[in-house]
Amino acid sequence: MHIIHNPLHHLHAGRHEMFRGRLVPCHETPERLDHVMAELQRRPLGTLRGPDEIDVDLLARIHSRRYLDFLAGAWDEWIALDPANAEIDVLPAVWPVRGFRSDVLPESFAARIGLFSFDAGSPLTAGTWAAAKSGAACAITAAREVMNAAGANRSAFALTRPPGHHAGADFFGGYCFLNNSALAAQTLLDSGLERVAVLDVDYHHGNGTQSIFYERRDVLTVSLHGDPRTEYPFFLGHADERGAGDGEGFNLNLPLPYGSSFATWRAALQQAITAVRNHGAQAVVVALGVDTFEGDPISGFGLRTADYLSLGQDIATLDLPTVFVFEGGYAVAEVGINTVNVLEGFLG
Ligand code: OKP
Ligand code: ZN
Repeated sequence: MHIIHNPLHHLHAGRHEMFRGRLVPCHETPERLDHVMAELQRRPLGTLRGPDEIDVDLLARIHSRRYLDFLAGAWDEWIALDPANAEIDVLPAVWPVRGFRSDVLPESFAARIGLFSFDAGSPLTAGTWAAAKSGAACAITAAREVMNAAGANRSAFALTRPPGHHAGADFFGGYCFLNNSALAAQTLLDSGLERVAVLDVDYHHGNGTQSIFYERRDVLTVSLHGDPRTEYPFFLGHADERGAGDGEGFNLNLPLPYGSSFATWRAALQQAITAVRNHGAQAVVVALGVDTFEGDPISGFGLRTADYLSLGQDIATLDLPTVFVFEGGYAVAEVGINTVNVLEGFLG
């Protein structure tokens, strides 16, 4: 397996996220990825390297130009407002909800960061753009590696943070800024495939990925997640969202109740795998969050460490070129072992 890690991920280290009226320490920390790296040193599964240089034009295959321009310049704008801001993470506090306009780009920085986001839980810092761009390059590089490889090497792991699956074409949120899994899927298509699938096994619904591909039939999006009636991101991820227009029938949501066990979860995974097969996918991108773990501090499923081996084995039954993209997982001490278990189970 090719493992592409993000050497710049430490540059994104948010201090605080808004939670119940207070700023609390971020769950999405650099240590998460360090633990996966350490576990890969204990159990090597393949060659490790950094990403290729990529052009911003590739990001524009998925994200809008005005969003990319905003992200690239956001920190400088923030500092320009007041040099003392260098010590403070940026969080939005005003959003254009129903009835407001999003076609007119406001001049105000506070307004623009609201236009391009959906929560106050995703701090933007001095290094966010550099880290996210390098992370996107990991996903694109991983997809290219899979296309160039043969046999057992037809799999890759983009080991990167910040995560990506909540980020839409023109918004950030849920700790995500650039949609790494969507960029990987687009790269597979741009390299010559006609049909691919994104299989999102993170605890949270992949709302960004769903919305990016919602009206397209070349990318089947499938997500298993905590029921949005009670779980983040709340406003998308219901079972009746099946795609629209050309994409009708090409989105599958499998919401599961808070507290679901691995047996319940695994039955849903079988449904997801059948859907990927029926789509005739020529490759699959797995949005690999391990916040389904029983010990995860912000999630509510009951998967145990050994279950992640089975999860990887189940995905291997697809027998497809596979790009794993690292997403959530906040039980820091176990995130490495659980993630590498998936990859080990997959490799068999
Ligand atoms: C990102 B990924 C917890 C509030 C929830 C957002 C969760 C984002 C999860 N205090 N904050 O899907 O793992
Ligand atoms: Zn998650």
